Amino acid sequence: MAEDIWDENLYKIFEKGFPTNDKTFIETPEEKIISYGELKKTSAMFANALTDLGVVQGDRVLVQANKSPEVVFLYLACLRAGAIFVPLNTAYTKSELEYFIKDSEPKVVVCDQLSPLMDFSSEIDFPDLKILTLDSSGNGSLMMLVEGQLVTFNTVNSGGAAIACILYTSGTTGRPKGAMLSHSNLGTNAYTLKESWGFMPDDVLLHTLPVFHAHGLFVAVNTVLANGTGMIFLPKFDVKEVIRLMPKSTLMMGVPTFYTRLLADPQFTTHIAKHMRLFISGSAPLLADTHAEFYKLTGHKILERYGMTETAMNTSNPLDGERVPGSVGPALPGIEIRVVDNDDKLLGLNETGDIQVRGPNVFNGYWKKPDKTSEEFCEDYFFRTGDIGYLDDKEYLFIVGRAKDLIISGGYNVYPKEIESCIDELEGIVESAVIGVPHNDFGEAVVALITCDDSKTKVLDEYIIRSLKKTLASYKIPKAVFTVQEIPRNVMGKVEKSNLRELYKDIFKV
Ligand code: MCA
Ligand code: AMP
Repeated sequence: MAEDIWDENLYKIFEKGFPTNDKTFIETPEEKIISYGELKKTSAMFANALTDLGVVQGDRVLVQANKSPEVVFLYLACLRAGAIFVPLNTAYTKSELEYFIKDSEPKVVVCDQLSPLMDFSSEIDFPDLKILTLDSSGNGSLMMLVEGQLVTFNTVNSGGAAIACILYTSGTTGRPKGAMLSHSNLGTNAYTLKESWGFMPDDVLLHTLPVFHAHGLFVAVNTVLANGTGMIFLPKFDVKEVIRLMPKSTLMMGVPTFYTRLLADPQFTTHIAKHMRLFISGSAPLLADTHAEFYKLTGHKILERYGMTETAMNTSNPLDGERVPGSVGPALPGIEIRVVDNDDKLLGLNETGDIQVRGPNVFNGYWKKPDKTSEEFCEDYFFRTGDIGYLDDKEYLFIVGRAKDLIISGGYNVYPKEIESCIDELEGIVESAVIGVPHNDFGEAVVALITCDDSKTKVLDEYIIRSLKKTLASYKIPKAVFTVQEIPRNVMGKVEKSNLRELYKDIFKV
């Protein structure tokens, strides 16, 4: 396809490939069907509502809402109106949210009635800010505004370079950064995945991921839209519901935890997966054992792929061809992967170093952070992923570690520095070190080691957990806290995290 076909509003590109109006876009677990015809009308109504709220091209719409079809319509409405969709994890607490609202300076905030974002209406000094509600059953003040709107909307000619979404991603240092993804970043990636994964006209995706991350929104929803096909849309991953609805589906995308939970359930049998065409995994490493066990039970080799918020998907094991357990596959078409040393010097095959990526999928930089952006890009526009790995003889990528101090728990990223800073502020704590250790369910679990003021007083784990819960999203809370005499450091004064990981690696073994 010619390059400039991406220089268009993403909704318009999707719309060209939509099937007939009667075809299913979303089926809910209660068997409510939302057709492509309704998608067009409802997204127009949402876009008209945004316009009524004064939203114009480039305005940010900040959304912290429980998963529902209405959130997808809001996303599509943002695309159509040229607004920037800024989704946030529903687990974020008030203190985490304050930063996001101040940094993104939204025109509109959409959240659940119970969201701490509601409190900001009186606290934040943006004269034009409007806060509307949307709950998981699709009700709220936003919906009152949507009802009665026209069912047509002239999708704006934003061009492919316009920013479609800002997704916040944390880092080893500093506050979270808003990765700006353009219409064309998302478009090229969705159509590449549709081709690479051989999407069929009658495919049905079992959608169980959250829609506030790249995985659930870009990899799953955008690829479905690019294919003009349907999805069974569950509010969350619930193993019993997944088993109930899998026989009606052909595809599933998930983090490794989804697959280990399925394997652990005796009701998940060969028969349940019989109708499935493809299982895809990503966001965190899939253990070779899980891959093998899944194959033994279902006859399916889970297809593992690799991506990032900043880049959407970079590599994928092939649909037809060898799917290698432990590898994330070769670069996707049109995307370049290279492995370099500390001086950005290219390394050869099978040599381990920093993974860098370049391609039309790679984001446009961090919102309001030009310095951070230039730090992360090489002069020739390769992006530094912060992941460590090598390309083998067949140019399959193997990720062997991370240069960034990052824990991935059940597919969610947790940066130890953020947890350590919160623990260190607590009374009675001298210092802390947070590590990730192997965990059967979450892949990695967050564990904190602490030293206390007075070695005779043991600071209670419950006190730490309770205090952290006030400020941090629940998935970041340590699953175990250990009081130690001393946090080991090397001669440079750096905490020896790899030794600690080794020391505590069996604590969750059953
Ligand atoms: C929930 N809990 C967790 C996690 N999720 N703890 C650690 N890690 C987690 N991931 C905790 C809650 O805080 C709570 O603790 C308890 O578990 C039960 O919460 P609940 O919500 O019921 O949990 P769940 O429904 O069982 O959720 C587990 C999950 C979920 C289904 C694995 O975390 C999930 O959907 N993960 C997918 C994340 C994802 O989409 N990542 C993509 C990022 P307490 O009881 O103490 O309060 S995008 C990305 O990474 C890139 C682009 C890529 O490559 O895809
Ligand atoms: P995020 O910042 O949430 O987008 O997370 C991106 C990070 O998740 C990557 O930089 C990798 O460290 C990790 N990741 C994503 N997919 C995989 C995978 N298949 N295997 C190993 N790590 C992965």
